[in-house]
Amino acid sequence: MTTDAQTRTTAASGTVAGLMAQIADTGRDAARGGYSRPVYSTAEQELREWFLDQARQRSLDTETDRNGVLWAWWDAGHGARQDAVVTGSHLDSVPGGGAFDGPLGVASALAAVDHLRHRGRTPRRPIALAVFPEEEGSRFGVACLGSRLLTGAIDPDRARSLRDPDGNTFADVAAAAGLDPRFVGPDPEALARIGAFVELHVEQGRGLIDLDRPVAAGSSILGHGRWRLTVTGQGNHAGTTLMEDRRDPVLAAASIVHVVRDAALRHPGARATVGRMVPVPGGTNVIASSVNLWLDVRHPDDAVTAAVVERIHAEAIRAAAAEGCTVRLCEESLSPTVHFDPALRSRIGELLPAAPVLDTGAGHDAGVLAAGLPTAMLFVRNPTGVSHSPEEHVEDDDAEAGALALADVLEGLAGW
Ligand code: HGY
Ligand code: MN
Ligand code: MN
Ligand code: MN
Repeated sequence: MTTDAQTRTTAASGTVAGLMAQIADTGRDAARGGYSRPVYSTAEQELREWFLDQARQRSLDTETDRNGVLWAWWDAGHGARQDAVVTGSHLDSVPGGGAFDGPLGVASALAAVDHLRHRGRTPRRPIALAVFPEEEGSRFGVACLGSRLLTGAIDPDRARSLRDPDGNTFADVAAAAGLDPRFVGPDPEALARIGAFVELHVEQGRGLIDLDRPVAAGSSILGHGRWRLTVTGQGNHAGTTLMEDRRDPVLAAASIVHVVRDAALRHPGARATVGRMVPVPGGTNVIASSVNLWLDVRHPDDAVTAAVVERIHAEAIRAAAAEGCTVRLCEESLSPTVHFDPALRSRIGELLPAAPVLDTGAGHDAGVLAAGLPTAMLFVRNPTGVSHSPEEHVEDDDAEAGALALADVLEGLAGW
């Protein structure tokens, strides 16, 4: 790499902090704190438009594919869009999420292009930026829905029929967002253009705090899955129904949450979470007829994840029966543990010799794309170690260090 040190480190026009400041007020959630940017909501659509506008300001050629993935191409005079080096992330958030989970990767991709342009050379391979919709699965329940559609990791008919909490189908919401739902699904042509994918993401744990480093390279992504448990009892009147005459699914659900914790504790390294529980119909003076609760279970060994879920299911049936209720388990999405491409990882190790290697307990679109193409991740220090929460944070200097590292990786991979 012949970039002289001065040119390489000089801040280019679009710093990450400056780009993040431009979207800092979009999708703020006054009630929960943090940000709520469900896919194809007004807030997330605003961020999508912001990205496309920023890309066009950088003379990148933008397109929205049939699955709603946004692309911005730096063709660099190459006719064919093949063997491209692609970087990007997502703009949707969890409810009440932090500012950086997703957007940091998108802003850093834009800032990395600024750095590369500032170094004044043209890549030998096309470079593209990508934004994947519904990475969090917060609206339609399936994590990485956009990258799963793109890669064929979800059946398009199932995707079209997914419903959001208000009962809107993905097909209707996607159509309202300008897509033609008839055409969502595997897109081998779009995938064939990609030679390597690198996602930069805020670290969602404490690894870089403990290592006291600003940037790390990813090694693996923990396998994880989501299941819905429906506990069914007898809905009734809160005033006329004596306690001994009840079959209350909320009581059963309360026991099941403990079952979830106990099942995970039996397997070192397992994580099992109930982050969402919805009594139906949900009236204060109504004994619920059923309760839906969602499981998120993760472990480095996919067989252990399966064993934890199996135990939870068996124990939940027992806990429910003790309250005269029944339980139904439904798998919503499953992502196997992913180990990133060794050749790409070692190349990134050469390009970023000071960056330690981290595995991550968080799921990412990179984890879905890794099934079919060389994929890697970079992580940027989060000094709170907290994520999926308004407390999530990245210091400006670390954010710039991340973008510089991403620029070095893109330069090293795209060749000059
Ligand atoms: O859930 C996850 O691990 C990711 O943040 N979507
Ligand atoms: Mn994320
Ligand atoms: Mn997330
Ligand atoms: Mn992700």
